[in-house]
Amino acid sequence: MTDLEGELRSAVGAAHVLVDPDLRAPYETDWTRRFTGTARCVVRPASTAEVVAVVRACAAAGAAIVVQGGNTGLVGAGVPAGGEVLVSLARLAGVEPVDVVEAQVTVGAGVTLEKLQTHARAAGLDFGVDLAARSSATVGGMIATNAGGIRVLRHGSMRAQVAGLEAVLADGTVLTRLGGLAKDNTGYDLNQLVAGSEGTLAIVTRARLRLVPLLPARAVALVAVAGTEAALDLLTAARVQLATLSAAEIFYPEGLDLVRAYGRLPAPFGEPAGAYVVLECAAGTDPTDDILTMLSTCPAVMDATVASDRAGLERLWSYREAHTEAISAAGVPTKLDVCVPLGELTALVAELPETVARVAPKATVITFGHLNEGNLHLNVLDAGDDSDNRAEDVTDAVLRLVAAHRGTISSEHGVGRAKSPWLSLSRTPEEIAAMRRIKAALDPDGLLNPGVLLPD
Ligand code: 2HG
Ligand code: ZN
Repeated sequence: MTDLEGELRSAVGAAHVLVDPDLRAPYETDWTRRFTGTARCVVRPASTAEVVAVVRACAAAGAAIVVQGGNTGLVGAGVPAGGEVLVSLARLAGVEPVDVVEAQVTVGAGVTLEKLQTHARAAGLDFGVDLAARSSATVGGMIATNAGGIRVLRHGSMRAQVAGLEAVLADGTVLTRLGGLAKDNTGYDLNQLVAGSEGTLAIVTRARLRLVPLLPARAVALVAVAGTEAALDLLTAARVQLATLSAAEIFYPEGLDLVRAYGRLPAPFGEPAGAYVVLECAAGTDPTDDILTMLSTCPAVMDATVASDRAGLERLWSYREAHTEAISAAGVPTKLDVCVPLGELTALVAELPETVARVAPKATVITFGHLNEGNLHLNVLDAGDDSDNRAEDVTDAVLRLVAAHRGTISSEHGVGRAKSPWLSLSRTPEEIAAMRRIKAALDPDGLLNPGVLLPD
């Protein structure tokens, strides 16, 4: 019997192996409070070499590992199912100087998105992915989940920002490809395989990230429209007329009510509307006139308010960005993060209430998300009102509805533990079998994030 805890202590220092339940607790429950489990211990390595030592010790002891970044994940992939060694990468927080010629930077997996943004902006550049959890979400977790966010429309998801990676395999092998060459056709792209693999193939320790121009002038419009169909008409006009469009988001009256009550925000318009769209343009010079011209010629617009000063931008964005926190303050939601072709979006939104009511009559659904990608976040509150199985029934009913509309069961949050039983709604048996073969080749003993992504 090996003394695993002793080996972990000599790998990272005794202060960074947490066995006391009070010290472990913040790592053991996810942000939504929906997923929780007991870790054997929490280990906090501070370098790639320490990660390697931790992984080797776990591999020798046959101990499973769960990997955690900022613990902002929403599908239960970063908290233990029970008994794993939880490896927190928060201390891998180093940033190298920005390479302004390549427009790239190399950072540690534990660097928060906000720190990365500040670092890039100080060098006159910016990072292409942005999301509301920016102060806690870390680069490693964002790569592992291929995070999306509010600027996918302009710059793509996290995978598109990855120019290089350093990652540790389940046996302690380090894969290093941080060169960041713009063009490199030398075989399998292992970096892109690891990105989006939800910690099941390797532990990301460092990343070489692409940066984008820092656009100093922004304008945001909050637009009232009749409903989903009108929101799509507005999106179509915005895409055609606004070359500087950088975000197009949607929410509905139920979400607005919650957000207003939570943040004590005033009603944005005199009259209520069927749906609300946030459009943002980012450019070198103030894009307000372009937005105003587009809004004045688009018949879908019922009312609109536009801002380009810092306080105004924050105020208008808060109606959209406060959704997650406002929902969390109201209860523990069942979160479903789906994506359908835009042509199916109206029908999906229309069919949702009845689909949920059939299995959970007392539940409410708060719907919001990234309009441009057809990516809706469906947050179901009180789904488990009088039966523990209701949340599962709701998940099953909604994900089947989404699949029937040619959509995916996870758009940007990942599959995690939350949706692995439904993976076959989005991937063919052949694809799942190929994924299992890759997993078996890189992690034959199934030590990395067991139970995540691939159903048991
Ligand atoms: C967002 O777009 C995040 O704000 C969180 O992806 C979504 O809370 C959610 O369901
Ligand atoms: Zn989102």
